[in-house]
Amino acid sequence: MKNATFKIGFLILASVFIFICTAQGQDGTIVFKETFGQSEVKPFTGAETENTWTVTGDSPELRGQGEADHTGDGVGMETKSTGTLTDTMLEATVDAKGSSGYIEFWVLVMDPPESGGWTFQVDSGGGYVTKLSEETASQHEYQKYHYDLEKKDLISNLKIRFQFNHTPERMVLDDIVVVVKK
Ligand SMILES: [Ca+2]
Repeated sequence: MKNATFKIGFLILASVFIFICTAQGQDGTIVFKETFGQSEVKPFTGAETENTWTVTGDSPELRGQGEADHTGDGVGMETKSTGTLTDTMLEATVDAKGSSGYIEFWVLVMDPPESGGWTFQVDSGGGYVTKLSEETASQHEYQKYHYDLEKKDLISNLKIRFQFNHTPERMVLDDIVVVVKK
């Protein structure tokens, strides 16, 4: 009986812990969400998605195939690249005004690139600064990347940018969210 009581107590504590962790993870409002759609668009020009993107280069392609986001090997924005970061870029503007917030996105690297990778940058008014990157990428399944917005990033016209310079193999960006606590 004691053992059963202990087990029930443990389960309740574990549930409370999981609930608190989940609540903290979702703290705020989703102010920007990009799943890169459900269809194939080659090349991606920036207008076929939930948000408007400024696209540099003609290699970004949409590979939404009706599968769940960040699964499989081609359900997001797929790109080859040239080896030069400024040749292949995606930019968008986010209303990130609030007291705190974060951005998360998923990246898959299909095959070992000979060189290069990607960067994630933000511009809160003083020019783009790299916040996350995998500049010498290795092959990997979808991985989630997380950046906590700094105080100066919490503005109504925060610019975000992804750059790609992996070559010659492909990588995929998918499921971007920006969550802000107002
Ligand atoms: Ca997707």
